[in-house]
Amino acid sequence: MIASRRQFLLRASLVAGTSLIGGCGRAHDGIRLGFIVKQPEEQWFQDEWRFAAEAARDRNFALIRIGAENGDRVLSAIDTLYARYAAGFVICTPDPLLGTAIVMRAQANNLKLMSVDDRLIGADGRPIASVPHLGISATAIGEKAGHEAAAEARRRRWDLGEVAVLRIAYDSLETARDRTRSGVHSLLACGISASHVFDAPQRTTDIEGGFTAADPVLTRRQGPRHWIVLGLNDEAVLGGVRAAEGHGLNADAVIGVGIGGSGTAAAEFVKPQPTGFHASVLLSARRHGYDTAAAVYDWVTRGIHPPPVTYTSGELMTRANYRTLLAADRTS
Ligand code: FCA
Repeated sequence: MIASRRQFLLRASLVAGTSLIGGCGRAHDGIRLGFIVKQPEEQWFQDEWRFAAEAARDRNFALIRIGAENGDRVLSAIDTLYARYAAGFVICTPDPLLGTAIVMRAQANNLKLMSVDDRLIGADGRPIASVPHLGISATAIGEKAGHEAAAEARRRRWDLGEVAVLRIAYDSLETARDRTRSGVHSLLACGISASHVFDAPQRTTDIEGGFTAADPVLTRRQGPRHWIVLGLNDEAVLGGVRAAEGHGLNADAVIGVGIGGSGTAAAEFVKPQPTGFHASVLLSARRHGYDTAAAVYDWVTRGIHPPPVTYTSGELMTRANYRTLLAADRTS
């Protein structure tokens, strides 16, 4: 690709002073694609990057991984991609309401764009239909988490009428809202009382955010002896489980069911003694990382437009089956 001197200088100046984390380490003369994620330290996003790098190896393109935790960083990340001659990118935005700004910046830089996990929202408050999206079937997966929590409560012979539910909530994000609300719905359908459901709004979607949200709610509600903890991801639920431990509520008193299933959940299951983190719903980081990166590559090189919307499913993962499931997930 030949750029004018002006373009070259502009691109060079954009590369300096941005939040570039790294490419895949191989020299490529051909196609370059970006993969921007909102929380690069989270295991899920590390896994997405790992699988996107696999797609880059298979299809022989260069992958530029960028972590962008806020709106400024997202916009400068898109400029960085332009400066590095990228042809397109996949993004999990830190805020879906940046949708219009992201689309405009991508268009201005002539970059093809696909969203993953969290869907971009337009000025009218609705998803931006022109941006292809791959996300999880949030309602079905949330129901699966709720259903397993109720089933485990029954196995433990808890009195469902007495069980309390901690919903670690991140309701500004549609997929998070759908996951946790559907989880609660399936608990109610199993006989848990709506008056025993307590919301714990979190400010960040990591373990600390879950802990800080759960702790004051547990302090206020000293009565219940049995708790179910639900949240949008494993980190939120684990934060809730750790907060419960701080209140003397241990593995026999808590059933936490997360969503994600990779490193965070596995690190809990590998412990010799069970904790309150009972299960997770395993998502396919391979499909989210590999398939999206490959789809943008095919779009750029062969004009194949990715499907407008794709939703992936999840599988229940417990201490009993996590090794088998994770081994299959790595290779499939
Ligand atoms: C959202 C969550 C992540 C992960 C992903 C599939 O982006 O914040 O933790 O669950 O959806």
